[in-house]
Amino acid sequence: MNDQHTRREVLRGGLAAASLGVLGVPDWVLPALAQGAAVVPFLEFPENFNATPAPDRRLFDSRTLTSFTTPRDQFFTTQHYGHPVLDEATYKLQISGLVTGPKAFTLADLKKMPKGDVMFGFECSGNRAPVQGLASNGKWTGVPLAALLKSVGLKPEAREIVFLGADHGPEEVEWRTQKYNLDQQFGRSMQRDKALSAEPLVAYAYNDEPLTRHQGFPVRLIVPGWYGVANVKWLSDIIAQQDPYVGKYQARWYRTVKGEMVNGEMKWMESAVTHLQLKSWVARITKEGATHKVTGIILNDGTAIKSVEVKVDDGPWQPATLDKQNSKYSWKLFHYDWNGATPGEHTIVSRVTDATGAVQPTEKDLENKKSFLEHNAQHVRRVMIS
Ligand SMILES: Nc1nc2c(c(=O)[nH]1)N[C@H]1C(S)=C(S)[C@@H](COP(=O)(O)O)O[C@H]1N2
Ligand SMILES: [Mo]
Repeated sequence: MNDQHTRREVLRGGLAAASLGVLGVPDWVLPALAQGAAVVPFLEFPENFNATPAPDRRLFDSRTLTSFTTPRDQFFTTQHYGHPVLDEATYKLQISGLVTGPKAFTLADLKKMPKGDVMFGFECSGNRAPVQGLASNGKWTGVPLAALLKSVGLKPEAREIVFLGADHGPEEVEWRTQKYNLDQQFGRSMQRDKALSAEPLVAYAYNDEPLTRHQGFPVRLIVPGWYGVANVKWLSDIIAQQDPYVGKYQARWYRTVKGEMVNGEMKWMESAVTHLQLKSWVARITKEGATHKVTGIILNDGTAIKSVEVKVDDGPWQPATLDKQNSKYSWKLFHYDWNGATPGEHTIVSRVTDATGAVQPTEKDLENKKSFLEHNAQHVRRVMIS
């Protein structure tokens, strides 16, 4: 690993972001790198993590974090069938199934309806140490899903709402001893109550600009408080049905396999990936004079945060400060001034506690979680102080 190289890359990233600020990003909160300041290298961070960036996959390098909302061209991106290109002129969102009046909405139709917005930070459920690059935050604008569903008249027996993206691919679908090769669209679902709740949006704008192709242009579902996978991009169909939807990306890929104590007995349970688990990590450290400024990211499902703490080496947990711009469904930033850091290698870790008393688990606490999704363990960073 080459620290010099790392540092230059990080500096360049920081400066690029800084110039965006000058161009008028209004929510500039964190100072760009001051003269003489330096970004502290994370020793466990693989330097080649972005060496061969795929055109349809982008990680957000949190060491360059300098703004509360992620600029649209830095928002992380990932998906299963690549990025389809949709034409705004012919785009339609079709709503059908158990509704009294099935309808197709153009983008112009959607933009004419009353709109809502939400500051929402989310991560892919596969986001984890050491890079933690599958997370971003920003403002989403669109039509409340509940209003859209009401406008087509959901029938009382419609208990499950299915969302399909325009992206599709060949899937080998197994049923008992049979295998079928079928072309399927990306599909997810939600229960009626969740779909009719106040928060979900059928979004057409990010940070007051149209969605990028990566983000699901022209329209995506936004489900504040839930993992990335719920936020169906290139949204083309909404289907109301009676029974649970068990498509590949709903029932098979996005599930967590873990041992849980039930009535005093360990049982191996499998559950769907839905709301964000309580999580935090140290995202960026800069040396400014004698102080090391630590900035971290918290993600959760919108439950109020009680506290976040930072621990250096084997020292005591120290309280960190929550950023003033944090809101219910945004990512929450925190700040900690590390004074008296001595040259050499150290560890630094953060831990968040919410208002219900839930504490971010340690790696040890998660030892009965077999699959790697929803990995919200405390992340011990190794840093080099010069
Ligand atoms: N249509 C469609 N929507 C999708 C996906 C997909 O493969 N197809 N992937 C999901 C997953 S797993 C994640 S983490 C988020 C990523 O959203 P982003 O690329 O805007 O960051 O999109 C979700 N929405
Ligand atoms: Mo994801």
